[in-house]
Amino acid sequence: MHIDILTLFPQMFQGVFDSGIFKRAIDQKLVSVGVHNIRDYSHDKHHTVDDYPYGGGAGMVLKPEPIFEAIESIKREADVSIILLTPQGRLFGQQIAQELSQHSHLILICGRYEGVDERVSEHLATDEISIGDYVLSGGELAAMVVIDAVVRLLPGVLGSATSPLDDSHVAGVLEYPQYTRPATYRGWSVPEVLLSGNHAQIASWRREQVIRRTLERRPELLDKAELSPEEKNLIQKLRQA
Ligand code: JD8
Repeated sequence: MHIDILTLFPQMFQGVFDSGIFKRAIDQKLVSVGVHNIRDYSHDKHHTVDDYPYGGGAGMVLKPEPIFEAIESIKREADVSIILLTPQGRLFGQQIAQELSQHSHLILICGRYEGVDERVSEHLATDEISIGDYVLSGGELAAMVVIDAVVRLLPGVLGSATSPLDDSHVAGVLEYPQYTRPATYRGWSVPEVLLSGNHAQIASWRREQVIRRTLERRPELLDKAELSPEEKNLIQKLRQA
């Protein structure tokens, strides 16, 4: 997969691409990334990228020309998805991450200020995504969230020991609690069963924790989750208690 980012703040992406699973994926050539400064595609003397909104109002709007020209200068593959990060986009989740991971080329457009001239949405972007109902100052952090969720789904990016299929939002339920050494810390002990070496009992304890926690914290997830008859029974029992 190749990922191109259009932004006025390319430095924001350095930390993301220089560390962790991103760095490994790039080094292994499982993914390649290009970060492009929108300002480099503005041709006037002051490299203007924004202007006043038609009709008046507070703040500035990103001009269409540098964004259209930046994307035209990027060689596009046949199945490219051109994504505008915007509060008006479809709400990002694991299913959209899966969908995007099937493309060989993603271009993400990060706006700033009061947003981007609407013609980018109307005539250039093929998709619009929001990462949630809160106000960010620009599209950069949203783009990082999207590409992090997508890249870890690419074949070979996670070690063979970790499967992305085990993740909470794939299974549709919350994860069980994790503990490591020491067995007792400040008087707080790890649940006995985890020290027992009884793998069947451990598996059954973890399944119960998954159901309890999901029921307690995110009950709406259980409506869509794929559950075994035993798990459905446990939900019944816990709901009555
Ligand atoms: C892009 C500018 C700033 C704040 C006008 C548009 C996504 N889930 C999300 N929340 N916020 C964004 C987002 C915010 C952005 C831009 C994405 C470009 N802003 C805001 C002041 C009022 N806008 C987002 N994805």
